Amino acid sequence: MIQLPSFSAAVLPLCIFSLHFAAPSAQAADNLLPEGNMETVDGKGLPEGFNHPDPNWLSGFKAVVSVAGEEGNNFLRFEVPTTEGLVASTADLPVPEGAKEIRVAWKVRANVKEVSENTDQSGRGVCLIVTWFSEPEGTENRGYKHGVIDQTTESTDGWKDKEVTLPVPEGKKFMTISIGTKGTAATADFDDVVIEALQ
Ligand SMILES: [Ca+2]
Repeated sequence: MIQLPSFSAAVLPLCIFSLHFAAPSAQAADNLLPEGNMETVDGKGLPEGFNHPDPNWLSGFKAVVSVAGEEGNNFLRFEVPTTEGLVASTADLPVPEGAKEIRVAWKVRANVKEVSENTDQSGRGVCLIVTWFSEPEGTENRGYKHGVIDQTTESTDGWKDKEVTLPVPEGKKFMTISIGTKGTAATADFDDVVIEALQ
């Protein structure tokens, strides 16, 4: 048997040191979506900071978007029984002047029941979609990286931390972040969405 060096003795103090000094800087950075913790709700009882799907439109899919809570913590929940279409809440954000990259971090918990077998439907899953725009009302986004950035196609074992860093395409001043399900029947929970500009 090979005797491994003691993890706790050698590494743990280092971890504590790193966490101690990493946490304050992470909190100090500006979250472009301060409501991303899903704790503040609008007049419809859904998290502020997002555009949520119209309930009448959702009813066609028998889908429900709501705020759910556990142990004093709220999160955004998608209950989608069909593999057709995209059910997502979106946040429209200006890209800060001079930002080279955008970092997006979030928590997701997925109970995936079925993923569409339609191969024409790219980027299926419980997903994050990012679309870049030059103008706030613009629809021009061709030729630039956009679409499904992250997808979860299998159930997760509890909450999972996710993080991506995206280069800002030249000339793009606005972005839309979409979270939800695409071509996937699932219960999908999202929380702690943090969006930061990196200079
Ligand atoms: Ca929360």
